[in-house]
Amino acid sequence: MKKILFFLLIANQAMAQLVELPNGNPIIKNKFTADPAALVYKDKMYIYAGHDEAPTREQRYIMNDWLVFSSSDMKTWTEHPVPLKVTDFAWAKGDAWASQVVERNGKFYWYATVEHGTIKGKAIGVAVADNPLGPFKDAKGTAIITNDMTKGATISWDDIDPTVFVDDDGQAYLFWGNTACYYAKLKPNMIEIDGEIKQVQMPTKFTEAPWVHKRKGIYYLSYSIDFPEKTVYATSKSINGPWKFESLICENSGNSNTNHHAIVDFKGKSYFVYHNGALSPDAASFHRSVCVDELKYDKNGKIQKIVMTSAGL
Ligand code: FUB
Repeated sequence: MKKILFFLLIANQAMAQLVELPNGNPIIKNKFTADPAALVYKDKMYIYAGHDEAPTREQRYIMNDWLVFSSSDMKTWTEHPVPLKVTDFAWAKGDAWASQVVERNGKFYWYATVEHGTIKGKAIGVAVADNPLGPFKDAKGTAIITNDMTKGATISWDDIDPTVFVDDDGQAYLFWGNTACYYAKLKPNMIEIDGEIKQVQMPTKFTEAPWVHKRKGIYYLSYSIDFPEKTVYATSKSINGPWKFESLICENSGNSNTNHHAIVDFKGKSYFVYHNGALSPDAASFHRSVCVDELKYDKNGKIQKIVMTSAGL
């Protein structure tokens, strides 16, 4: 009986944190959110986001945990209890930067940027859960990528912004980077890289935020360029490149230096999930907000330019 009461108490506490969020952009209005990644699982879209917590007017990132929101219709969003925090990676010391969750064989793997506690620079951790809402636990007990494993850029923050793409043959790839864009195969266990880390020969300068998806046999690599950032994309017939530059997808919002995005299909439409500074009157680069607009392809598979809207979907 005691066990049942304890379970009901915990379930009740978790439910109490669910918040239904109103329509329109930004889709999350009750807190500052950034670096969205999207996952479609069963009949829902999940958005995993960073959480900007800097005090008013403070011009720096303060990010300690990640958040998750779900929707069945892309209009009404439900906020769920905090699924992952920097402190869940015992070897990390801060900076819950960009991340992505993917599903593989019924498990959910969360690749996340953090500041490493003992190896200088940013690193990538991987957490795992049995369902998209968590709770997520560190899957390895160590980082999957650390700054000393890559030499494409001399900065300490080139190992950020992981994105994972699982190809039709089941092979998973981890892409990540800042200034230099890297990629590596993942082993079937999803928590170790398989073979060497390669550097993507980018067709333009590269800032950060890679996202890989595939449509009708063509690989699309979208990413942030310049600073303040814009989103652009390249295509290839192979995951190993060469990558051909295509065009701009989305301009900078004008009030946020960064413009991290995800591209995902859901219930017959494609979406561009991104952040801007729409909710913040000041320090908008550090008080960002996640938005969603529809993404369209022309008949030749080219992505049409996105114009950010406040109406949303
Ligand atoms: O949110 C911290 C960092 O800013 C992310 O890792 C980058 O993509 C940029 O949005």
